[in-house]
Amino acid sequence: MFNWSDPFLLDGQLSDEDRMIRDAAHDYAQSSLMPRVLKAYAEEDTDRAIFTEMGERGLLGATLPEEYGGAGASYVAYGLIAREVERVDSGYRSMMSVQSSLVMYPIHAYGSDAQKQKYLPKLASGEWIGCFGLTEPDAGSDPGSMRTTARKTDGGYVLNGTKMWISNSPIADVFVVWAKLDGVIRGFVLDKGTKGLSAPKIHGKLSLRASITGEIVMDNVDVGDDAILPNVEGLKGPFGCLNRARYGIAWGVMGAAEDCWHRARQYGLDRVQFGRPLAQTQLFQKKLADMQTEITLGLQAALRVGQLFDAGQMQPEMISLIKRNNCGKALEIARHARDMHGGNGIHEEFHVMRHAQNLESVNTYEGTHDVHALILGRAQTGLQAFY
Ligand code: TGC
Ligand code: FAD
Repeated sequence: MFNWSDPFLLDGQLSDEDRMIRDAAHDYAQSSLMPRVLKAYAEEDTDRAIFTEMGERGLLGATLPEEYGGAGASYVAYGLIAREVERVDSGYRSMMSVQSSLVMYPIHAYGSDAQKQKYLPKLASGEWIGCFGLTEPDAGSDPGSMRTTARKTDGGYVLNGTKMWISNSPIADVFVVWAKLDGVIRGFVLDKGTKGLSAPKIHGKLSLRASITGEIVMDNVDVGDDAILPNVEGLKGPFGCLNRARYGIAWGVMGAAEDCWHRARQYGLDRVQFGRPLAQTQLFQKKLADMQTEITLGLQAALRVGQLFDAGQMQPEMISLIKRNNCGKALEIARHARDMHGGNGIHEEFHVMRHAQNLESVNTYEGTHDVHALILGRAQTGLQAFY
């Protein structure tokens, strides 16, 4: 029998372990995140406890080895976690994916043994919250033009600069920041409370309101030699992290899109106008068919890239393709779902407008829709069109 909600039987393509992790993430997201999301979004309130709850369930740094508090899970499983968390809210997925891919991953991949031992277990448990500072007020799509500097001193470094639009920063304990040392981009791990380091909150966001965002201000931040990530230099450092986070986003946005699709379908079945359910009109069914098609293709593509990731065959352009496609499609689906709910669509209780607002950010961060087009354009023409 045709399964309308899983047309290509994605579920059957997963391993037992991946399915188990997916189910645990689903149960947590629906039982603990869903009941608090409306208040969190309305009041722009990020609950710190979410990190420890996720940590207890093995959802932070899931792909890292158990030795450092990870779950040794596959990249497919990591994607499935993102999908379940973002089915509730993109902001909650943001909190999880920054911690996992942008903070724990670089410490594990580029850090010293001492850094791994100091930071990873507490980040995996959620006791410590991390953030990732790459973007600056004048360096967004073009992070290579960053102005933040690190200067070598006797026994350490002094950092100066400002990072902008940083997820988790106002509540972070651990700051992974990227700065130019003698013109070369290097990563540093800074601790909350270090003199000269502050992280003011950005107020007035109309998107991702359940996830706190701030700046990172470094005013002569004096750190020891042990603060530098010793095993990477150049832009490939932050991009190595972004590959993982962008991959998770490609799965995550499909979760948000599925929530919009299922809600629009149910609304169309329940709502009667002109003597019949809205779902019995041709236009409504066409929109549902478009949603089903894009989500089915997007999930299948994400699964394929996850399998290639797990097989050691991932190439960054594959991730640009699915990040760009799935974000763009999810945003379009959320906007249609909002429209299909009529006036009710603007109310928080129907959830679709919150998803649409969130997806505006997700389509922009971690490389905008157009920047990923330029990455793919360069890969197929060999011509650089950024500048
Ligand atoms: P380009 O010349 O292309 O590359 C410079 C060096 O980096 C290497 N590289 C990569 N390495 C690994 N993975 C990738 N995906 C890589 N892309 C590039 C490259 O091989 C080279 O290495 P080397 O050794 O030869 O030096 O650099 P470019 O300056 O021309 O870059 C252009 C562009 C557009 C591709 C890039 O800058 C870009 O992707 N811009 C988008 C910026 C971005 O994604 N920012 C994200 C900030 S973090 C964030 O948004 C978190 S939100 C999280 C949340 O809340 O969920
Ligand atoms: P710009 O780069 O100024 O781009 C503006 C527009 O110009 C876009 O449409 C873009 O596609 C287009 N454009 C840019 N260059 C070109 C070109 N060469 N050709 C054609 N068009 C172009 N960053 C972090 O480091 N850490 C975080 O945790 C983080 N979290 C974020 C959370 C939120 C809620 C948001 C909104 C952003 C976050 N970011 C974070 C920053 C995010 O990565 C940047 O906003 C994003 O990379 C785009 O940079 P920008 O905002 O400076 O836009």
